[in-house]
Amino acid sequence: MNTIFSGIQPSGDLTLGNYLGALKNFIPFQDTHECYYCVVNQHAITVPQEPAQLHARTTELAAIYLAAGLDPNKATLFVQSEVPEHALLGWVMITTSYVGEMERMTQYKDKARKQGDSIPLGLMTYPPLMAADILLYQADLVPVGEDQRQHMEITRTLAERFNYRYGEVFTVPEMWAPKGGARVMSLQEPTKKMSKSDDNRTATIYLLDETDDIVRKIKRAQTDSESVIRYDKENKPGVSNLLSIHAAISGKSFAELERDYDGQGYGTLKKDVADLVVGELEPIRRRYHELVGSPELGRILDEGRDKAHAKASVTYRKAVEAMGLYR
Ligand code: AQP
Repeated sequence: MNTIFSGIQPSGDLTLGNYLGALKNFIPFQDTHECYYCVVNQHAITVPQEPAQLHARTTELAAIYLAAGLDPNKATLFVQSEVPEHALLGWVMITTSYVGEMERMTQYKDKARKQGDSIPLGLMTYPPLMAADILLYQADLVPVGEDQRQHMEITRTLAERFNYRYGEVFTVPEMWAPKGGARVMSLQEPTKKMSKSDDNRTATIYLLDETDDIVRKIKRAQTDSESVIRYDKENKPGVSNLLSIHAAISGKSFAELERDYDGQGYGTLKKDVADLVVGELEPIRRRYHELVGSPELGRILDEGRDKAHAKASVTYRKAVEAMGLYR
């Protein structure tokens, strides 16, 4: 059985982008692959976090994974900081990386720009930690959103570099991205990705938003003055974003949607997209409220930690032995 690893940061309230680009796609793999899904809280601290909030968001995110359909009898769900090999192999991967290749990472450049003069070094060493996360489980496939493509390429480079220097220790993983990309953009600035850390809450649909909020935000989504429903990311980013949300939920192609909406106004498209999003998120929100704070959640995370640690410790030992670090 091939192995899957993926993670989400508890760095804010989860968005429709995190769901359509990542979480929704994690679920079907649990029937066909050995899956490890992680709350990557050590990635979240690459920018300052308030401890009580980080603590709460970590279990909330675990509850969201389960509410979205993750079955703990099929997949392993755990918290990154509870399996120490992530930080340990992270250091090994840092020593395998070059400063130049880290400085070229788009996410680093974007996030560093927002930090003024005091750029946390963790922002630059985020990709080697992500490589360690994936390589510890010898993952063959990593389901992530399109925005993570550069980080997946550097993960493959680091795995190949390590294997070349020290022998075949790591599986070199492939990225898996949803068909059509499913890159969800901000509803207010549709050339920018929808993000947990965006301060503009009207621009973002959160997984736990109430129905009225979802409808209101989609109604106010930025479009254009052409009044033609056509997928054209360059010239019609707002309408294209709505079509891509529609496609990711309805499963329809852009060509089909353009035919369906021929001659119709943006109001109709917005109403249909809002109905689809509400229909998708409402059951998740209901299950989330049943799960969060339940003792069952704690038990699932304890078991997940032990299962993840069993696998990660074997790989870590292999890596440090190969490097001459193990006495
Ligand atoms: N807008 C998006 N569209 C599609 N996929 C997305 N992902 C994130 N935003 C979108 C995917 O969600 C997964 C988890 O992301 P993450 O928590 O590791 O952090 P991120 O990519 O940096 O997500 P955010 O929401 O933008 O978080 P902040 O604001 O904290 O940086 C990944 O698979 C990602 O591709």
